[in-house]
Amino acid sequence: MAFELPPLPYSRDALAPAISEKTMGFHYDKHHQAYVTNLNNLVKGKPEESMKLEAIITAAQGDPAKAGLFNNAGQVWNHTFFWNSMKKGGGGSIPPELEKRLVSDFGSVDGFKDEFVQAGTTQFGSGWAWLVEEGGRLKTVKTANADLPLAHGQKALLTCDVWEHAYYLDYQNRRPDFLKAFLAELVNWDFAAKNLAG
Ligand code: MN3
Repeated sequence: MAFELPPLPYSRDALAPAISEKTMGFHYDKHHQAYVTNLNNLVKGKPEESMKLEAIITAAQGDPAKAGLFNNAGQVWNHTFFWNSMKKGGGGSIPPELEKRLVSDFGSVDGFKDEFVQAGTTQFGSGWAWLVEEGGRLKTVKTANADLPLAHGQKALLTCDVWEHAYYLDYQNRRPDFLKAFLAELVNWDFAAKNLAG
């Protein structure tokens, strides 16, 4: 059973102008699809072919011989999680339980936002900014390339892709502006709250 590109939870123009239809077209139809295609080529005829994505990731983690498998499976997972971390008309009010936790662990919602932008901005080269839960506390983390919280025993709540392909057409080198637009106009707090509760 081959892996499939999961449907986008909204249309390609739904996040404009914060993320343009052109960026979504390249990012989802070309980049995300390529990771799915690469993964299917790598697992063909192997035990991984019938494994769940998360199981492939955790089994391949730290094994140099399975770096391609880890990278492509991770990127399939990360992009699906990223699309769900956003919605049309995102931002806005935060579910009370999540807001309470953000205030408790970051001092304020703005404290969280500052740390998240900082994490994404200081990720050197390609990678991801995350809100995660670890040891009962919320924290921001950054990961390089395809790396992800699942590989570090953390529960992912939200992510923003900071590979250049995620923002260069719309923001060029202004990665912090992309991260700020993500938080102000796109972030799907209900998705984060659901992940926290799950
Ligand atoms: Mn990407």
